[in-house]
Amino acid sequence: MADQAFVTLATNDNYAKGAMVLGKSLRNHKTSKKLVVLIGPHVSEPSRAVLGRIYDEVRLVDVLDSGDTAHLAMMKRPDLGVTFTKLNCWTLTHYSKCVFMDADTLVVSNIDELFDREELSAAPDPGWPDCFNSGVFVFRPSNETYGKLLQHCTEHGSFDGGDQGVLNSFFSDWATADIRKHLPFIYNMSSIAIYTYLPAFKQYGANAKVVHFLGKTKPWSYMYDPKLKVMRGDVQEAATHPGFLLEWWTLYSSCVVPMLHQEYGDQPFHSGCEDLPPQSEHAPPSISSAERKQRWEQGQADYMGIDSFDSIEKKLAVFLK
Ligand SMILES: *[C@@H]1O[C@H](CO)[C@@H](O)[C@H](O)[C@H]1NC(C)=O
Ligand SMILES: *[C@@H]1O[C@H](CO)[C@@H](O)[C@H](O)[C@H]1NC(C)=O
Ligand SMILES: [Mn+2]
Repeated sequence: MADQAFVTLATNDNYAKGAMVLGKSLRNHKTSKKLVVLIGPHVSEPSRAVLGRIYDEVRLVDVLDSGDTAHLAMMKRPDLGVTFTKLNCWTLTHYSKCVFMDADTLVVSNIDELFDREELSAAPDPGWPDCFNSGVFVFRPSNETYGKLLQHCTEHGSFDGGDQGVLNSFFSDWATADIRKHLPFIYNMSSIAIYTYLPAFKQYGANAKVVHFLGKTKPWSYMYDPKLKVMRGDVQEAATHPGFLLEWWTLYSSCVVPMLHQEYGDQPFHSGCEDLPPQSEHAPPSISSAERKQRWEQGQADYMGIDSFDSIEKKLAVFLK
């Protein structure tokens, strides 16, 4: 389907890494759609080159430079800079239908069936389920809709300061008009769900199609040792989604980093992949076993460290002998 596309947005080199992994994950799951990435002016040349190898189209969106209605809107609402950049996806009128995905998502199965849905389809936001979350949504590019969205923005602003507020007040009948526009949670399985509703995760978790890395620590904020295949960083946060984070890093280190090396050449860059000193030298301060039990019961198992499967297996072996 040449006139349908997945679209994402990268405003800097970090989000560009996310976009590279997302693009690779869509290709690995054999999407038949085109891939488009919108980039802001701060994305470096080597990152643009790598994006160009993964995506069919890399489109620079510089709202400040555009001199059109978007620029005028931006002059009135400078606070909504990134929002205006994202709304630009409605100008991709050489496609008849698109699915927008945040750069901090990872596809774990083919999701081309999303194109059977209509504008505006999205998943509920767990924080306020009568609002949709703007991390994954189906839309129809249209100059007319784009113009109306810009006008809406300038007149009403955004109730949350970002694109989610604008889109929810613009597509305000989403919650009630048509249940087919409600995407199931498997298109936005946040790893946090594993702990907040464990029985549901056991029942439905294996059907996950898209994982959304929420929260302030993004996959690219960690460090990774490709030889040992382990991650380092804020272990407490990492423990909330160990398996999917490792999947992100495996894809990034095996497919994306080699391309980044080629494009950066001799210039140094931060890949996040390093041969790290053995874990023992960096072991987190040990905690008492009562404290450990309490954390475990609160769902904060240290899967990367003391509660890793290896440790559990060793412990079992000791008991069994
Ligand atoms: C996905 O779910 C998380 C919380 O579980 C939520 O914060 C996020 O906004 C949702 N995103 C989408 C695309 O539905
Ligand atoms: C939308 O506007 C752009 C830029 O003005 C133009 O190139 C494009 O052909 C328009 N698309 C449609 C479907 O009118
Ligand atoms: Mn996100």
